[in-house]
Amino acid sequence: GAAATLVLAGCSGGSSSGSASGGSDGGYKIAFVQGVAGDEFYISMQCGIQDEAAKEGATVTTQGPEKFDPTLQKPIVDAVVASKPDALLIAPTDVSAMQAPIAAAEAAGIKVVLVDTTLEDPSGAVSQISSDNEGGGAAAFKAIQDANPNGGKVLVVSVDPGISTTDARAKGFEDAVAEDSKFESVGVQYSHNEPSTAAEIVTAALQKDPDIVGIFAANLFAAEGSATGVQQAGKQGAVTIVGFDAGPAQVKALQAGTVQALVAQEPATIGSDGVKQAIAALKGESTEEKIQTGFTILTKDNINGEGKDAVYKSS
Ligand code: T6T
Repeated sequence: GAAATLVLAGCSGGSSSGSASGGSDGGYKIAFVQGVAGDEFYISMQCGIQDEAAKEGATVTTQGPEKFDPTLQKPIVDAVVASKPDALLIAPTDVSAMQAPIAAAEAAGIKVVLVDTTLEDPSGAVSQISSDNEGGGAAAFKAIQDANPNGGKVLVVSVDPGISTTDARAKGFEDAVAEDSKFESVGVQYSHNEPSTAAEIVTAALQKDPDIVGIFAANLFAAEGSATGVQQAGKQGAVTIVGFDAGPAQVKALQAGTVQALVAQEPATIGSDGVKQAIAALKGESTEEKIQTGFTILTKDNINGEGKDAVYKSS
């Protein structure tokens, strides 16, 4: 059926509902296509988008595929293009597979803003907005380094090759590992965004290399599964887990001590910046080709204080 714009309890302002009909009030129609539905990172981004759109009198429709998978995301984009919005904010699920469907949107005159992830060739888009993913990966290694001054083996649990964000995080992490001779990477493995697969990867890796001291989990679902895997292996406390993202479950894991640090992105800012860039383009104003948003390292020490605001919304 038609994508309804949800009113999210977690969004500020309360006036962010918009109307799914759009257009009739003269406001711009914005479509948001998430990397995957139900992911707290994209839910928080949706809040940022809706809040900013409400300020501009624009309406937002949000949709996401059931899995982080270009074969599921493409038909959503095709349907969005057919519905003729003024702008499309999208997190492409693959740097190459999503190139053609997004080019079709651009060819149809829709202003495209790439939020979070990007494409191999982003030149048709108005703007690309994302975290410093490589820097975040390097920061994740630093957290493992601090907790393990004697060094040791480390593992990366990523999502799938071809995702710009998680690939950059893994690269930033691996490059930093290569600069410290006390550490050795046992490599990057791919969980396909399934926590159960991430857990299996971790239990198998710990069986093969029982001396692994640190695991970098490159997104929410990798972190969820990695924590489970370490617990199943009975290695809790012996292995440092650093996860990207800060959903409510990850924060609980941090507080419980099953995860040692989180790299919290700023999804709502990515979303609001995305709306600003789209509207600037629609008004014929100047736009920024690339915007990098910040991140915060959350630990047990700051999560109840300054780090509290960095936690993602779940609805
Ligand atoms: O880490 C985020 C996002 O930045 C990445 O592109 C995909 O995974 C998340 O949505 C978290 O699950």
